[in-house]
Amino acid sequence: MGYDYDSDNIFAKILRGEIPNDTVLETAHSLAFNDIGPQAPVHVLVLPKGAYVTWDHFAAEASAEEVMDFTRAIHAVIEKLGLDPASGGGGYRLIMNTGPDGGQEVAHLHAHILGGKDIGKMVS
Ligand code: D5M
Repeated sequence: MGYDYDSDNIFAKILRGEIPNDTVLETAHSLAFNDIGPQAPVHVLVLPKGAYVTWDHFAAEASAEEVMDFTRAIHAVIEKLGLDPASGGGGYRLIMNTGPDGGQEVAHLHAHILGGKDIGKMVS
């Protein structure tokens, strides 16, 4: 068990520049890009550049600088896209699918930001 990072995952390839992406925002330790199969009018993925499989891996082992950068990168995307209710936006949903039961397909930590319409109570 434990956190076993596979550097062949598709987001690792994006971070190495081997596969293109539609970048929304980049910081020192994080990258945000549009999801290839959007489930809402806004569907952005935010990932730390470090080799972390899941949120738990990141929360346990990332540096304070990485944690702050990732947190602020998510917030910066939300502000950039005008989703923050405190700034007049309509709101959004923030999701981190984790492991098989959580429906995680890509084994590099990423947060989904979904919005741009009323997306209801749950995502199937
Ligand atoms: O979500 C994995 C997400 O990653 C899913 O919504 C599709 C998206 N995806 C897969 N490949 C790409 C590329 N190449 N660009 C952009 N988005 C991509 P999960 O939470 O792991 O189920």
